Amino acid sequence: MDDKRRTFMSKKMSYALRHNPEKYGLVLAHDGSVSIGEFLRAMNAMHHFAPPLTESDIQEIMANAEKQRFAIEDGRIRALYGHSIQQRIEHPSLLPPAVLYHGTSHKALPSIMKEGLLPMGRQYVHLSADVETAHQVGRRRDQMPVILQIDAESAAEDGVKFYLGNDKVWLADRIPPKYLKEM
Ligand code: HQG
Repeated sequence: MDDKRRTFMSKKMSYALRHNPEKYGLVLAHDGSVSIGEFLRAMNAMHHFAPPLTESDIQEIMANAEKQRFAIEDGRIRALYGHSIQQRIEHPSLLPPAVLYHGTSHKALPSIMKEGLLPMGRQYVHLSADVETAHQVGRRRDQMPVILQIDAESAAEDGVKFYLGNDKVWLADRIPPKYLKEM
């Protein structure tokens, strides 16, 4: 599979697993997972991919991606983060590292410093484990993004819940402004 087809397929997979499973006739479990067989049938039925998408294609897409977006476990596939569907996806709540980061646009900064980090269109706030990752995330919205440092240790002590997405992405409920510092 070439790069272009991998990216195209990955976007379709994200759309189905994060944003619109109903459109594909898919029902996600509490952890956001669905059986791979069912997923492949639904994807191929909707898009008539030629050649059809297979499990080994998905393995190849995951192995070649620069971000770990999906997980396969016990014959089931799920998106690790990014969900916007109404059904709240459950992620295990974990103690975060002392410091996390968030890359965003200058435009959003005043509102963030006033309201805190909000999930906006998604179910959770997305945080980065390191500055480099935060920079990449922020670059989607601003050529010179703002990097916020999150005092995750204090926030967790005060009861803010954190969840693991992948090794670079952490999720959280709303983060009040007092835990945020512009770098
Ligand atoms: C901003 C991608 C105004 C927030 C990335 C962000 C990530 C506020 C935007 C993942 C705000 C939401 C998620 C407030 C937050 N006022 N703006 N109070 N609170 N915002 O896309 O974190 O490639 O939903 O700063 O790499 O940018 O798709 O979140 O700019 O890991 O796998 O509202 O998506 O991964 O934007 O990105 P998003 P995000 P994938």
